[in-house]
Amino acid sequence: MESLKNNLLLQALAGEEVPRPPVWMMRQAGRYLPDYRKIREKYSFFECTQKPEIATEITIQPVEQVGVDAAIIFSDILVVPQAMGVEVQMVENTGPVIPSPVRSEDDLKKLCIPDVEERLHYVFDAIALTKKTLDGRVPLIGFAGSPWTLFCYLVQGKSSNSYDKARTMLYSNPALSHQILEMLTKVTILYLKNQVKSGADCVQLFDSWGGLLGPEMFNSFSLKYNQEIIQALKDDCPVILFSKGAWYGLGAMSQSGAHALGLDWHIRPEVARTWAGDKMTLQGNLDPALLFSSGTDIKKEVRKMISAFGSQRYIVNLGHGILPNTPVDHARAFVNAVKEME
Ligand code: 1CP
Repeated sequence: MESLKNNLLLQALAGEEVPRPPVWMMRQAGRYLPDYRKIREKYSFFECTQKPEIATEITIQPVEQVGVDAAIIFSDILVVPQAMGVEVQMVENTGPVIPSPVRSEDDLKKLCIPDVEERLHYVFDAIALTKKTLDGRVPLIGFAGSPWTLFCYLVQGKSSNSYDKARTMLYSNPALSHQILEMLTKVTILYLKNQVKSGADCVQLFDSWGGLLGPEMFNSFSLKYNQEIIQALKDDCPVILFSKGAWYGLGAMSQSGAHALGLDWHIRPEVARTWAGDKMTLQGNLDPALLFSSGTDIKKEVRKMISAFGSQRYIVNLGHGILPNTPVDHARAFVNAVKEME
């Protein structure tokens, strides 16, 4: 394996001793960075993901401008349903829209298991180019949406607070729901394996809407499939599982084979440690809204958070994606507060 100049993230994932915890931010490549917005004036969102040179540039921006300890490849979770034959539009100020959602057996026929290497080659090219351009400065994180989170968009057709249509389908047609989730699982395994082959050092599964399910439904419709993916990737790379809002599932998730569990800000670090067990690396969980506070307050909260989680088997992060209008200086203050520990 090539040597990384900054290997903190992979060490924390392996449970090795670190001089200080690594820090990165979910959605760190994106709208709060003026240089990203400049690129977006020229290219549409999907163009940015499809041009490896552009995706590489955006991926590296937070490494150079904010100083994070890891890069995460610039792409989106919805490239997977796109590759399966579903039209996905990215609507300005609205988010993703799927004009023909999947809600029946007939709709299912629109979904295919694609030749992943061919349909998503642009992601793999972007990963290979990013890896080369990073030249070992920091590790590169690959990612995918969890099958359940992709299901939410596929069935609902757009962003929603409740994903009521998606949740309703789990009860009204569990067989069809499982069929869709199984297809998404199969494609996601191929997708993530290819990301690793192209140079991703570890991967994160974004189960952003896992917490919309109650504990039993979470086990059957979210965790079951995430576990299948994690087991399939066991010999490829470490996996971070982030099931937002699913604090009640931490015990079960700690048995999934994941190397780290992501947390949002609804859980106390001490409780998460107890439920996940002391062998598990935890990641999170600062409220992204706190980055609108002063540098002094950010520093104080970061220190408090690190002393609650402990500096080992811990990855500093936000509890969800960085908010679009966050001042870049404040993102830097967040990262520097961690680096000052060394
Ligand atoms: O430029 C723009 O205005 C488009 C905004 C944007 C960006 C910058 C979207 C649309 N996606 C992205 C990039 C993105 N998406 C990354 C890049 C790497 C990084 O820096 O982290 C990642 C990891 C994602 C993952 C993603 N997309 C998730 C999971 C993480 C999360 O925030 O929960 C989800 C749910 C999506 C769907 C999506 N795509 C875009 C938006 C605005 C959304 C969320 C909409 C919603 O809340 O339902």
